[in-house]
Amino acid sequence: MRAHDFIELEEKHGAHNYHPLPVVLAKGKGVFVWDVEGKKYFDFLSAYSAVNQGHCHPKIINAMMEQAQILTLTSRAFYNDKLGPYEKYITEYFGYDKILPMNTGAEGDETALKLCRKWAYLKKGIKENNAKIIVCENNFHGRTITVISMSTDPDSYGGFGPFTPGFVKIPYNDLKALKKALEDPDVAGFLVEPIQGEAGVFVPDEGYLSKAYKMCKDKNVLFIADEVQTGLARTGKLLACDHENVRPDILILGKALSGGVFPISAVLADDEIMLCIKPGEHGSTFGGNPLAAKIAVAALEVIKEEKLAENSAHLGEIFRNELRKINSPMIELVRGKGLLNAIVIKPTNGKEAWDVCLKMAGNGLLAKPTHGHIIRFAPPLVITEEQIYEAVEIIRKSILEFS
Ligand code: IF1
Repeated sequence: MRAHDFIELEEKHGAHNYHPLPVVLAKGKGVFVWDVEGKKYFDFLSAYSAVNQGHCHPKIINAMMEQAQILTLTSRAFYNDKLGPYEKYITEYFGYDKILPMNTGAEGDETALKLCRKWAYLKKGIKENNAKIIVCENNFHGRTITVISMSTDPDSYGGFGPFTPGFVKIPYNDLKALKKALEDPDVAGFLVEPIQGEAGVFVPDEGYLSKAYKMCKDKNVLFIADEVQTGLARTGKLLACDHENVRPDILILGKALSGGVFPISAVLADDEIMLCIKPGEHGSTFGGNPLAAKIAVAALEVIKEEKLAENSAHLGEIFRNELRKINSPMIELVRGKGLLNAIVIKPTNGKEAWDVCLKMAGNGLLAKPTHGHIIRFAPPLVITEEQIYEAVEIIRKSILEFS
């Protein structure tokens, strides 16, 4: 079968909830993927930062294959011999009392919202059903009904109402707006992405996170960081919050927590918050399964052993500097942190971000536009300096072919 055969199958038998680039992938290894015709590409999307450790990392795959032949799923009706050791490892890794293991990022956000509300009623003394949570405009936290109830993007929430109440939307990177919103005594939490990925890699002003955190503490409001995309070394530190030494009250992880093998997410918090949820009040069939536990430990070990945060910081600088040297009217600006970067494309001669992505694919590099005119670049963090230069060459060549 050729690429178009696979595309036709998805067109005919699959929901049309995506508009993929016309590339049919069949193999992945490290920073590279291959399509069904054997063409090799740099993967500069990394499945939206879920493959930070590189495609099919041997240590993670071996951990999965070993455990998959022993015990994969018990449900939480019973204990298993992999969950406790994983919980000990990850809570010490990030410095929290406890973890609540889930599967997808959206489930992680939903879990964090439930923890925040429970804490509001049991510990802060907010009247039941009155808790409010502050969120930022242009956020992205997932696709469930409550999560899109926080969204300001019509593509995310349009036609899916009615929505979950209890959210206060303020502009991102705006401390004045946060200060005002925090005046409401019914506010229980502030949920924020340390860098807004989907919005187009919006990096807030230096000090935004630390000042926001302090303002929340002054009002006894939980600072909840959604690090599903920015966490796990993506932005040049283990967590994006680490750039400002902010320790979130609730930390949400996902995506690369499994190295891209299958959905694994986690919510971390201290006992005062985590123990507000009692047995039977929250859970999931697959949350904390022994296979995920084994894989997540391997995925976290790789991040430390291969110094992915340091690599991300070092190569991110080079990547942005090199992109900024490209002399083209199509590049409005380059922004990002670590290896989470984006270029804002100015449509030129009728060509826009999508066309640039098609051209880069033809030249051997995969990336995808977000919000029409922004191209996000997020390679696996195992990429080498030499490969960064090679990738920049492909990006430069592709863009200059339009100018
Ligand atoms: C899609 C976006 C990225 C996330 C943050 C939670 C979640 C995500 C900060 C939910 C997921 C994914 C979802 C995927 C595309 C991708 C995405 F463009 F949608 F927004 F990365 F920027 N918090 N982001 O980025 O995690 O439930 O998906 O495991 O929905 O198209 P999930």
